[in-house]
Parts: sequence; structure tokens; C-alpha cells
Amino acid sequence: MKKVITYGTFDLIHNGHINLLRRAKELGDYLVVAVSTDEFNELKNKKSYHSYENRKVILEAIRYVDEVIPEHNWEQKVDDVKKHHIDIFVMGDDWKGKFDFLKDFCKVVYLPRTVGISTTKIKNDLFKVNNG
Ligand code: C2G
Repeated sequence: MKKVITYGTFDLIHNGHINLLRRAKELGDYLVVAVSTDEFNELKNKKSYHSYENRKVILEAIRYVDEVIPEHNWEQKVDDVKKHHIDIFVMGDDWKGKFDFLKDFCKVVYLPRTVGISTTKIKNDLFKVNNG
């Protein structure tokens, strides 16, 4: 069984996230998603609308996702790859090159981001709609 892992905040789930999760799953048989905890989001200077628990519940309901684990810090990826016997690490290409150190432990794949959508765009568009 080929196992894939990807990491992210996945707040306000949108088609960009779904495209990534679908393509990540297509690379193997089992997809683990490491979703950032609220505490780690603070480290990433990200404030998510949904709590960790709710982002986890939402991800677990997505057909491409087989398992959701917490992402507590930047340093856990090598341990995660070993502990979960991961074959392929996948991220959107805004991260291209940033995780190449994992190539010693698994295949590293950067997928093109979906253009025109992001959690920040959703928040900004909603602000505009509600504030004239
Ligand atoms: N993504 C995408 N297309 C978009 C928006 C996001 O392909 N239009 C991808 C990102 O490239 C990332 C994943 O969806 O691979 C999750 O995006 P975020 O929730 O923004 O994740 P991020 O904050 O980049 O966290 O340790 C890694 C970090 O936790 C990544």
C-alpha cells in the first residue's frame, strides 16, 4: 500500500484544497493529512476561522482523506514519514523546494496550486460584500 502525506491549515475548505487532496490521493492508496493545530497556526501567523477540531472533522469527511493527524510544529515531518511509513510527501508548489530534505526519506512532490482561490481571498471578498 502506497501512503501519501500532506500538511496544511485547510481553513474554510475550498476547491483549491480539494484539488490538492484529490491529486495527492491519486498518487497512492492512502492519504494522511497533517492539519495545523491552533497553536501551530499562531506560529505560522495564521488565524483560522475554524478550530483545529472542526478543521479535522471537515477533512475527515472528504472522500480523498483516510486519516487526519495534528501538525504541531515545523520539525515533525521526518518523524511522521517514518512513523506512518509514508512513501510520498505532497505539497502545493508555493512550497516548492522547501521540503526537499525529505527526499532522503520519501518521494517529494509539489503540485501546482489552484489559481484564483485561497482562504485569504474568501475572507477579503466576504469583508467587501458585507461592508459595501
Ligand atoms: N493550496 C492549493 N491551491 C490553493 C490554495 C491552497 O493547492 N488555491 C494547497 C497549498 O499549496 C497547501 C494546501 O493546499 O499544499 C493547504 O493550504 P494551506 O491550508 O494554506 O496550508 P499552509 O498554510 O500552506 O500550511 O507544514 C506545511 C504547512 O502546514 C502548510
